[in-house]
Amino acid sequence: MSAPANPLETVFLGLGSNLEQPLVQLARALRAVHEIPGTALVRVSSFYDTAPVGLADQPNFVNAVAELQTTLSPQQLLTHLLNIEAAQYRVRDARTLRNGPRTLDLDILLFGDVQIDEPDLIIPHPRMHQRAFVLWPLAEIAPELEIPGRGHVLELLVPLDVSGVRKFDETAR
Ligand code: PH2
Ligand code: MG
Ligand code: MG
Repeated sequence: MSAPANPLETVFLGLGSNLEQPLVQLARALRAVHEIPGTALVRVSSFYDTAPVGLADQPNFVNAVAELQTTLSPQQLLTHLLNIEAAQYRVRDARTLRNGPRTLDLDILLFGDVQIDEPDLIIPHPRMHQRAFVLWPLAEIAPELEIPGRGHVLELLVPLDVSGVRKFDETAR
């Protein structure tokens, strides 16, 4: 008998890139996410041009968020995401700067109302509620969203500086 499937869960994923054609990186990553077994890509936000947070001296990022449905476990999904990052030449080594530039970053933001605190995986993402480059695109696709233990996505945006976050097609105006 096959192992019982996990329940279907709604997942919010954060995508980011600031190296090697970030728009292309995100588009490629979304196609790869679409191919993850047991997983459907339900909705994708606009792409946003965002000022770097945490380490100022690096190129702007392109950020987006996506809503998925999956029967994978959080750890199974994480493994697929790390493989996609690696396939797009994400480097993780001793010289890699925390908050530094990367070809692709795929972060599980929320996984249903699951809360996990493991060395390699913390859900909800521990900094998402402080980051306009996450919350602004999230509010676009899920304005009713409640972040467990943190609050409503729109209320969390109120104290944040959103001046560095621009929807991509607006940057030329
Ligand atoms: N990711 C980081 C650090 N800083 N800044 C922006 N604008 N966008 C990101 O995705 C980002 C960041 C670490 O994951
Ligand atoms: Mg990450
Ligand atoms: Mg990240």
